[in-house]
Amino acid sequence: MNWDIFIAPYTQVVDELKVKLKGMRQQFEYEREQSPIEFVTGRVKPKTSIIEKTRRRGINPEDMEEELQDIAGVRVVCQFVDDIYSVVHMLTNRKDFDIVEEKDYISEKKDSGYRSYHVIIKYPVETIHGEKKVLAEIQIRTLAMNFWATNEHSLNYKYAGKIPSDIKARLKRAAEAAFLLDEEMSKIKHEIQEAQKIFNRKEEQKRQT
Ligand code: 0O2
Repeated sequence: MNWDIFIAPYTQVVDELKVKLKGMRQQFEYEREQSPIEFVTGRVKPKTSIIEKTRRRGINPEDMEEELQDIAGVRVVCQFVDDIYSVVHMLTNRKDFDIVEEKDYISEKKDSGYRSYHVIIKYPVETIHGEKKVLAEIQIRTLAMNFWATNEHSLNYKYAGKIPSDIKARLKRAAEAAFLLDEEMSKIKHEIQEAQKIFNRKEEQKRQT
């Protein structure tokens, strides 16, 4: 298999989705509306991780495209928990891709303590040989969930997936603390957004003078 040829459509999906999702954020800004999207990142899963996941899951290399849903991955980070559901709603209304599956790891967190909302899509990419539909995973999470997941991911890497039990327990407590932070911030969402609007207006005035 020529790896560059295999991976090219996934790179294109990630690039296109980043442009589209960042575009949504920009539109909120132009319309002076509070954006539910704080920032967007994306990556194509590295070759070594694809091979490792395929082996770990006992997937036939020919079934890789159907079985691995996250070769193309985009992450949408939000300020507040209800912003996540606004983003999901906007995604489900789009006509440029199909939703294949939704995984709500917020109402049902993973054993590790992981929280996030995953939307698996089938995205049509135009290639030089015509249209190709590829799977992609959009992870939507708050800043607090992202902080936790990034740290846990680093520890998983350090301990090759075998995090010592005392650290695991601490991570679970940290996940609950992050969720409590999200809940508390949600309660004062309007106060925060009003403050941010005042700040943005002042910044705009400064730019215009
Ligand atoms: P990376 O390095 O982010 O690409 P599986 O990985 O087999 O357990 P599955 O069925 O492929 O899971 O899908 P799932 O559960 O939706 O997870 C896919 C991705 O979600 C993961 O990809 C992570 O990015 C993220 N994720 C899921 N569970 C956890 C968790 O407990 N901690 C953290 N930090 N991230 C998680 P990869 O391939 O594991 O990793």
